[in-house]
Amino acid sequence: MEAIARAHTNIALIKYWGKRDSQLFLPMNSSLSITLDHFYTETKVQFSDQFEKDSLLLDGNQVTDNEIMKVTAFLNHVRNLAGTKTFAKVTSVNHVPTAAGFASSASGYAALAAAASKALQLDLTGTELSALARQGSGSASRSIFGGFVEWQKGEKTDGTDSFATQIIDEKAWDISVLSVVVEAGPKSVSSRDGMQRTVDTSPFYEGWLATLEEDLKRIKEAIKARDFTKLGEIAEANALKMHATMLGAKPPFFYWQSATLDVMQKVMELRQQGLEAYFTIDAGPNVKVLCEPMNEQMMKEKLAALPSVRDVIVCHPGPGIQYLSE
Ligand code: 2P0
Repeated sequence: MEAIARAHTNIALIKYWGKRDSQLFLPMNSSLSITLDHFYTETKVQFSDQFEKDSLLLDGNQVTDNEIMKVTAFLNHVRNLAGTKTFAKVTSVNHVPTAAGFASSASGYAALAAAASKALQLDLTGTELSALARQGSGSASRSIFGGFVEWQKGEKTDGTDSFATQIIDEKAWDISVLSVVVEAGPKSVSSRDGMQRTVDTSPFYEGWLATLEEDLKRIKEAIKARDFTKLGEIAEANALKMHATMLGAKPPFFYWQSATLDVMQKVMELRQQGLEAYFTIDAGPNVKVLCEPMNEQMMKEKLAALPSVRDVIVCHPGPGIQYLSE
């Protein structure tokens, strides 16, 4: 009745930004990401008839009632699958450098889905596990697999065909992903609220959706051909389009700080000088920079030299779900 799992974070190159069904976590569009080797969550789940409610210890701390409610709602999905009502004790540790700005919800819910389903001996396939993790946090569906991963939006209303699949594994193509941490305060709009507001109010949202299938098709061609330039150009443009949709929302919002622009401009400037790199940005001020491994050291030095950059952490494609024993 207990299990431990490790899941890594992922960075989307084709972004997920908006739900068509917020109960089932069904996205408006398919998305594509790289699972990263450096940042991960380890989660232990114990089910016992002795427990009177679910509990969660995150990095050694008790969490808010709101967090517990989310975890309980998620565990209810797992309990339903297993036909049990037993409560669980969840102990989770994030191995993400402080303030690295990686949403821990992707690795967090992927690890929780894996550990909870294993503890209840559900024996799910990878795609079933991905569809389960999706119901904790959309991006978690992609962290089930290593390497380059696509989350297919699916067509069905019950969500059974909305899950991730692996395109190529983490050993098939090495790319450097530099996580550039900038000076920033806490963010004022969560990604969950931000994407909903964008879907509901931004006139640019239709334009975003209209270009996604083409972006996805072309980036998959780039991955197949190991064409870094094509991959980087599509990823950078896709990220900028996603951020543009928020500027049209009511009320408008954005996640960039001046330091975010410093990094974006530096990457463009270095590219013009012949040092090839591209950036992507999630719902926060930090920037992830893609380059080829032969340029990673030089890139790291150039970015770390910017006054507004606090840290640069180098990542590479990483593995999917791993089960651990104590
Ligand atoms: C992504 N993001 O594709 C996009 C790009 C942020 C920007 O997935 O509401 O934490 O839990 O499904 O997965 C962040 O949103 O949102 C995210 P929920 P999630 O990685």
